[in-house]
Amino acid sequence: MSTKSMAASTRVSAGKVTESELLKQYGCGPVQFAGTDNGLYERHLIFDNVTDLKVAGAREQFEAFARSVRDVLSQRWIRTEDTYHRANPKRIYYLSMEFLIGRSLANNITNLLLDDLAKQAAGQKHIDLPGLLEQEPDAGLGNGGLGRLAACFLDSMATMQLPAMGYGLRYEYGIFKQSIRDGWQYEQPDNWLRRPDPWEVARLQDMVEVRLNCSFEIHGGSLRVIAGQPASLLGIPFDRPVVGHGGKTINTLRLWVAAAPDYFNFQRFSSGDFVGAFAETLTAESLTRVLYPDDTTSMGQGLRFIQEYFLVACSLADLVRRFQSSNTDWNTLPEKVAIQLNDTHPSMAVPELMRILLDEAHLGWDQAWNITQKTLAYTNHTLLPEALEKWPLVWFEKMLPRLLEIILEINRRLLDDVRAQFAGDEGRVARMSIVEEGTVRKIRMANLAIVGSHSTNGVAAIHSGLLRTMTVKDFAEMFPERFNNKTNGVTPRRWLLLANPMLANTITKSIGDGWTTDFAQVGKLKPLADDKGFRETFLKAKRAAKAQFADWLKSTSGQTVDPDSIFDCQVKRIHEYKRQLLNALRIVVLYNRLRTNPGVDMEPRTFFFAGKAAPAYRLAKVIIKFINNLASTIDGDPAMRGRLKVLFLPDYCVSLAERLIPASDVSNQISTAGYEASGTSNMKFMMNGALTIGTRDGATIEMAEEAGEENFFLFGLTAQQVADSRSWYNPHWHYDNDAETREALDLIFSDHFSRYEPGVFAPLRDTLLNRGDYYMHLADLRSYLEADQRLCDLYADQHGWARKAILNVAGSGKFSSDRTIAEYAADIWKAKPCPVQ
Ligand code: 26V
Repeated sequence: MSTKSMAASTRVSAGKVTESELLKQYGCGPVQFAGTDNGLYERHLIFDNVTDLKVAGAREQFEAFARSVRDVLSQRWIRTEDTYHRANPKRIYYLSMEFLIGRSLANNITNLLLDDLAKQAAGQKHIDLPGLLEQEPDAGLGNGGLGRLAACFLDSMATMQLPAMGYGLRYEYGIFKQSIRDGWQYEQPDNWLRRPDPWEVARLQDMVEVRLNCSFEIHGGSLRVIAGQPASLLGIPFDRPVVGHGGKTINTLRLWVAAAPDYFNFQRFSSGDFVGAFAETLTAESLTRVLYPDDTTSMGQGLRFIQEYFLVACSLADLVRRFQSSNTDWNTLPEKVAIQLNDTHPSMAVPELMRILLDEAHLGWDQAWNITQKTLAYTNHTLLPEALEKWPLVWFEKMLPRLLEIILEINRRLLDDVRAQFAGDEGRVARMSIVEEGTVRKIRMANLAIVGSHSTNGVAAIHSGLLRTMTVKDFAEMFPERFNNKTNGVTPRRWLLLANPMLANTITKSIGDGWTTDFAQVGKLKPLADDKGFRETFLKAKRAAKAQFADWLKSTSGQTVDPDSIFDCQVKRIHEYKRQLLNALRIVVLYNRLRTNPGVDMEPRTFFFAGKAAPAYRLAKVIIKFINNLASTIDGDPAMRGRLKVLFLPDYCVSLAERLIPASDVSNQISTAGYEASGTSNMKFMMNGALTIGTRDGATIEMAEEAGEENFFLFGLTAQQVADSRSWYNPHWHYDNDAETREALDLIFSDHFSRYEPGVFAPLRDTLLNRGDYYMHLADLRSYLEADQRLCDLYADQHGWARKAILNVAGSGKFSSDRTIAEYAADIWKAKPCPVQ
């Protein structure tokens, strides 16, 4: 060590020199430390990344910029938790296996009201801000609607100053990246955390221990569960800030990572087994490595089962510890804690909370049960039978034996009550039992969640109705007071203010900016639908958004689309019930019309599809292939140029949605009625001024009610008609009696779209004709085409179109997640805002 630096270190420990003096002494130059935005950014580049300002790359710039924004919110974040700790309000815990949050930087800047400052700073520092924002990977910690809803809810809860926290898993690999080759979907791992994430904070001091009656081993490259061999796992929390709009409240999203208790096994290490010493660490850490990418079939994966328990065990241990730090009486738990279960995935919270209350707090059964039920609430997100979770009873027996004991006792008492209330009705007893009998006995997680909580809600009026009257009818008859509806919503901050600045400005100029936190105010736009000047401004904003999207598409993929054509979109997970295939059939019919009658009058149209198929969902992958082949066939036909274009945009994610939705004219919400619980993209399109062509399903029904059915393009069978016609429905009838339907199908089956791959679309024939067309595509095709015609005719009259589009935006006020959260808070959680001082 040189004398100079020795002197410096001596002086530092003596506390005689200030930080900035010291740094000046070492030649740090013009960096400012006064906490100005200017200084923060350079400081992060130099001291976190050890980078010369002049050569910093875009990724380093992003990290430094994001860290500067985090600096701005840090103290507010601390103060938020401090306020909650002092005020000891009732806290809300949202437990979810998925949080599809996407990118955070632009969202946090907007919610902190720092947009102007950020732009100014970027200008001064010669930073390409849009390019810098592109450096942030999407946090794809979810499959689709359920995960994105959780993210919108976090935004609303923070904005509404509710003392809330999200609990989830910190998957190292989020939803896979999708690429398309020869029309087929390929999956690549999404290693989104490869580079340091500027938002997360590891909280090692809040680590928890989870005990399991199983261990893990790596076998043939994949993780295997060895039952009956007790082991502990550590849960390490990583916190992410959730910035409320206005920056007053900064809540926390706490994501757990699994780790082995000892960093490595010293005994094995010193006995020469270097590899084996690390094996336990490696295997334990594999538990939270990947998000399950299948959103329908719980494929019976033991690892997913342990993931769910791990989330529950870590989160309950954490929130119970927090409760105990300010409270002493267990009976007050329901007055201080509300736990919302996002689907059945975290429903092991029922027996786990019972276990804590019985075995750790030593309460009696009745008291523990009363507290558990009052604390927990459950949201159902799907009626699809294949998505209702059931876990083999033996898995509980082998891996979580104490939980099984508790579940069986819950069930024994439940069935006693059922028999007491419905004597002699053994059919009902069998249906309501938490245990499904059979060759493989299974635990029905939905039954467990309903029995163990005080509230069960669906996510749109029709869905809650079907849940009550069909899916879990017996439970609704026995516990009618538990069932309620909470129609979904989305955050207008991310989905309008941030995603569509042109429309947002148009709205703010005419009604003020109150709509950003009181979205019902968009209702004030209603009279403006009849204002010619406003319609023109509105059309201009839409045209600008379309042009911007077209430019982006051109620069990133080389593809050209015409912003003056109708942008018609269907973006969501690829599923038979969502009927991307119905949309494709519509396009084949339009294509046939143009081929047989080139003179036909038709607005130029661009059809956008995007969405991922579960890797094991064969037919969904064939549907993607079909859409891509349809696109390339149409592209290859000169007669279609300028008239019809189809695009399948690869790798649908939150960021892509933020670009595409503002640019859309038409939103397709065309699920078989009765199958889409709510839908949430439907709401995003609506608030961005797209018109909806859709079936009477999910929240689309309520959207049409709000905007007026005359401003919607509804078509097709109702849920009731679908149910009533199941027994006699025959797709062949439509094939035989509707010429355009037949011609479209014949063209597909003739390999017109698969000239070099004959027969690839045989599975489509199987599902649509040979296997009875379960989702009734052919039944709805004719009315879809009629609605499409009406829609196209209207587009020719731009002012008539704008009028309806404005009435849609004006009618979208109900679909803010703020409204949804206000209902959860009032009806289910009984929780109030806790403003930060
Ligand atoms: C199920 C499974 C099964 C095991 C593997 C992983 C996994 C992941 C997710 C699911 C359930 C998916 C249910 C879902 O996403 N439902 C959607 O929820 C949205 C928000 O409420 C709603 O708008 C959609 O209509 C509904 O399909």
